[in-house]
Amino acid sequence: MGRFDWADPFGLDAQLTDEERMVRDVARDYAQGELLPRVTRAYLDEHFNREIMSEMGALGLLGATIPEAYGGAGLGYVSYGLVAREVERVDSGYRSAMSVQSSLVMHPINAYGTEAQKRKYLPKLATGEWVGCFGLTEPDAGSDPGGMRTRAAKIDGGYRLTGSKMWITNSPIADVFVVWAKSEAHGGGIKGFVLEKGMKGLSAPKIEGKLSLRASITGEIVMDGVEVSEDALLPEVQGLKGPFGCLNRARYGIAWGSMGAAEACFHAARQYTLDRAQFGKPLAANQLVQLKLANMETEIALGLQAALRAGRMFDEGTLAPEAISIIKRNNCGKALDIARIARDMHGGNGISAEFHVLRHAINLETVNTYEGTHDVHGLILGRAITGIAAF
Ligand code: TGC
Ligand code: FAD
Repeated sequence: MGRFDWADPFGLDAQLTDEERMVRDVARDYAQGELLPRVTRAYLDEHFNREIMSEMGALGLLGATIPEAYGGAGLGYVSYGLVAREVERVDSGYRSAMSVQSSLVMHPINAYGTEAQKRKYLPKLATGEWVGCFGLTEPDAGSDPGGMRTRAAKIDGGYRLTGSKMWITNSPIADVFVVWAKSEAHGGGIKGFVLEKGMKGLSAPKIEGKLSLRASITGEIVMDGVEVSEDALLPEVQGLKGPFGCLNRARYGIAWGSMGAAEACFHAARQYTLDRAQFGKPLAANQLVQLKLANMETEIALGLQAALRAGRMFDEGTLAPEAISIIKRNNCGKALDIARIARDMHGGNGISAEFHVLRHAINLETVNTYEGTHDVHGLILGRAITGIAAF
């Protein structure tokens, strides 16, 4: 029989390739060495450090799966997941910035764009010289993006875009905006457009006062008759499958990332309850505490194994979107429970920023909601199980 490792019960580490372990270590060293020391201040000040994008770019953490010919790292989806796990071990907001750039901005340009668009945008997005954002959600269209109101009217040589997007990660600092609109010239079908900062009629006001994901910057995208030429159109896709193809990748990454946040909370709760004594013995000597730790370890071990399996299927080309719904929904929900319980196990200290657990819990409220809420992913699975769409 093997030896039991409480931090890695199913030997996840041994299931990785040398390259994947190396990527994981680069991301872990960066996240622990460079992100962790800045996060508490950034969170309290509701501030995103823009230079983080350039730092991640320099390490090859942006667009990890994009071909090297366009500045990406040409890695597989397990590597991408491992990066998300390490970054979110520090803060979900930092993982958000990384996953939007990689899955929601670079992926659509790479998958649906022209050669000229790929050459123009991907290398600068990969280095973090340019920051991108992804506009799908609108004030009146969240879970139901098909209800979007943003329109692209046909004009001579291009399009005029009118509408607004809401809750958009990175938009106030973005140089590149991938937005989705119903296009008159395409029978009212949904098409993607790449807009650039400074275009007339385009603005991206910051949303202030978030209580969650405070180290990430979020804003609106307002398009007040923004005129673009034909080369702003992403020609290779039409319909909701365009944005959903991007969301598949980001949701998959979130399944890994949320487990990173959960691991941070589990490890913190373990150490805290070993170190702190009440009633003459360590908190960790109590059955109630051990049960909570056992539950955390179990959910994390299962969640990581499922994410790894999904990553292998992604690389083989056999992963179905519904399987991504299982891991996005399960891992975010479980991570949120774990973070809340870890907060409780820290007692009064648990509400202090210094101990990180409440920050993770509050962040995970967003992670459980964006990229398809916990319940919407349940409904996607319900439809797959029964053949009946209930939304
Ligand atoms: P439905 O009829 O199901 O599908 C319409 C078309 O899309 C295709 N499709 C997919 N294609 C690829 N991957 C998927 N996962 C797909 N899901 C659907 C489908 O085959 C169909 O294609 P076609 O060719 O027949 O037209 O569409 P519906 O309108 O009934 O959708 C319902 C539902 C619930 C599935 C969907 O609307 C949904 O997933 N809602 C959640 C919305 C969401 O996830 N928004 C995310 C916004 S972005 C974000 O949150 C970024 S946060 C990032 C960060 O900061 O980290
Ligand atoms: P709603 O759709 O109004 O849902 C409200 C509640 O109703 C939820 O509990 C939901 O589960 C439930 N519900 C909805 N429909 C049904 C149904 N049929 N049956 C039962 N229950 C239902 N979007 C982007 O496009 N790009 C981004 O970069 C981005 N970043 C984000 C960053 C942050 C910090 C946040 C908070 C959100 C971000 N979003 C982004 C938006 C996010 O994807 C949406 O908030 C999410 O999809 C939910 O949409 P909604 O907020 O409109 O909620």
